[in-house]
Amino acid sequence: MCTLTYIFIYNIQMMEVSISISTEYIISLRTLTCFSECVFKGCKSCLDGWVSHGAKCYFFSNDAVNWTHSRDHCVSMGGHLVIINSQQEQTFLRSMNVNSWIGLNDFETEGWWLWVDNKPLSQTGVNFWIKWGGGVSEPNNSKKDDPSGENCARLSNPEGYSGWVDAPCGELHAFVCEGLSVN
Ligand SMILES: [Ca+2]
Ligand SMILES: [Ca+2]
Repeated sequence: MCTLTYIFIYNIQMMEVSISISTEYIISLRTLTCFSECVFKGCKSCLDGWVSHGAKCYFFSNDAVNWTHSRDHCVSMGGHLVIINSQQEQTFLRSMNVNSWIGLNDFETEGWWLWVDNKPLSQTGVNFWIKWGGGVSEPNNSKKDDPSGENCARLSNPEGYSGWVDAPCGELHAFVCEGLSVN
């Protein structure tokens, strides 16, 4: 059903504008179409082992690995480390109560946080760095455990708090991958 609708939309676009449509645009059309179908029909749209939420699928690892390994593992499964774009997505991840790596790092330029799709965090519109109170907040690039600082971000849910912290990229943590739903 989803694939048929996508072809229909694709053909209309081709007739109306008579230009080639980028693969990225086709994927986004397909995602939108699948999303509306899932909302109204409750379709199952994720591979086994992945959790459906909205139009996306999420993989919560059991293994703890360093940040680079987690990034590569998500890509090897056809997804990417999770990119958090909204309060709703953060709330969903909070509900899973994990301390997992997310797809955010500042290891190229200190303080300039980039998602794994190379988009800067400053353009996301939201962020969920933990504010500890007393003017202390994350990210703090602490060099206590690693002299190179803290250049990778993970979810954190200590007592009374929930959000993101920066941590040494070589630490071992579980991770969350994000991928498109499949039908
Ligand atoms: Ca840093
Ligand atoms: Ca930190």
